[in-house]
Amino acid sequence: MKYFEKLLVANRGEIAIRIMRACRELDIETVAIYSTADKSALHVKYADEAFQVGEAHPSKSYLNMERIIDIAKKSGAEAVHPGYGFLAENAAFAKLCLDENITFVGPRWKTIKAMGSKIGSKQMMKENGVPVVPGTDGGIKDLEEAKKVAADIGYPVIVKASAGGGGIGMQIVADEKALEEAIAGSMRIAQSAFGDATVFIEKYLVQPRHIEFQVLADEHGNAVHLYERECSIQRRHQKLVEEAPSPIMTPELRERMADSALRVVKASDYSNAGTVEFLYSNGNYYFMEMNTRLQVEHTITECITGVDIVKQQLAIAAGESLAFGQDDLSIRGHAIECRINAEDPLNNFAADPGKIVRYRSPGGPGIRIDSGIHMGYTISPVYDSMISKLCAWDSTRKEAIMRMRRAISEYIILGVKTTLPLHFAIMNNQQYIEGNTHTHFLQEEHILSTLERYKRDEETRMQTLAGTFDQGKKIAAITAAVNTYLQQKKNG
Ligand code: MV4
Repeated sequence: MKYFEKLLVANRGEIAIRIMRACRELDIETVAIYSTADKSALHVKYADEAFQVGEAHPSKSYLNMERIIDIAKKSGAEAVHPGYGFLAENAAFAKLCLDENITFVGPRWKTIKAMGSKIGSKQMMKENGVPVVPGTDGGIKDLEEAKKVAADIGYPVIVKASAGGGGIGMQIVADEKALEEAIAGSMRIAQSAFGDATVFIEKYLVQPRHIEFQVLADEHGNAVHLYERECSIQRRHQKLVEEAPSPIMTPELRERMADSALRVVKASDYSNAGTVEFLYSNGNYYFMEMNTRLQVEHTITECITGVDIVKQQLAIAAGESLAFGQDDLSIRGHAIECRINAEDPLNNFAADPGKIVRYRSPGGPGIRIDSGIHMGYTISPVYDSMISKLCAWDSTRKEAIMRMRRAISEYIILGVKTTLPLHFAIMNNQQYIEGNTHTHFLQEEHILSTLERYKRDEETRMQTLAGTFDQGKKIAAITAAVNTYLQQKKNG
């Protein structure tokens, strides 16, 4: 089924390629856009046509709405897929596409706008019977009200920006003495970051889990969920490892959370692919926000359900009805994604852009890699430092972890520091193996100090795994490193 003749991908890197892969399978022609920094990027080579959109800085290129619409028109693209980041959750861009008669592959612009307000979406969900964290109804009006609400729900509380995302403007407040300053600080940050100083208060959940449900909804009122992903292992709101399904899920909890996720879909009259985020703590779950885009970690959901989410997005955008219902779906096995970034985990995750002088990615059964780079490619400091998304799928969680370790041991990336050794350490962490993850996992589990110790003891070995060991015989070195490590684990 060919949903469109030609589609423009308004993005770069691995996600642009991911989308174009779906298009090629559907016989849809693709148009790439690229900045001056991306002239020789893989997504440009992959596309059927490519147009330079502007200078390296995103505001001049991948965020330049008018230019992108011009290119869509000039090339005859009927649809635009925004990927994630950049214009993906920009209601104005979705509206511009509509006004220009170009299909935006995503939800309606009004839905994007409505979900952009944390207060508004939370209120809507509460009215529709979805659990939300206790706190203020709407924005804080004055300090007296804030004090009263905080006293009622009990400290610690958290102050959040309504327009916020990625934790920007969030402040945890331990007691009433600290409340006034936290509110003022949060408002100041929210005003400068989003131009909207509205903040609200919630009960602070200690070490919650981040569990999100993937949903698909067509434009005819049909909706399904594609189960959940556990995304608790993150650092400064950047996810590092995700898995599907969640290790703590039970059939009963899943039924309740999925029911809530589909209520969110209904209440917001949602269409296309989306993600309903929940925090989970002590047996309870709470709606956090809805992401109105294709997410980085959609891959693991594809692994366990067999559904190609991008193809579904295209079908929905073309006005098709969902070809399957909830009863047609089931979970097969377990999938884990490690985000491999060109960052130094031992130097505060500083980005380490530069040339990939050697590259060999893992393969074999149950491995999926989505990447926008190749040997000889130079990672630019202008964009995010993702090298690839490494996914391991197998019948059980335990086997998926073993498979991920095997894949990491095969992976060779030289020329830049990477998060590979960090992932190796996580895959060998006892708490991780037991499924005991939460949003403070990285700090609590001393993963970084473990890495620090390895570094001191085994400089060469870690450099090898980190991809900075600048000489030959890589496979032997890595195999030896892995074996030494596993032996150490065995010996306690
Ligand atoms: C919270 C919370 C604890 N209690 N809300 C962070 C980003 C935003 N999406 C929601 N966030 C949180 N909200 C209450 N009431 C803890 C976090 C949080 C978090 C959430 C998901 C994944 C990682 C996180 C890391 C730190 C804090």
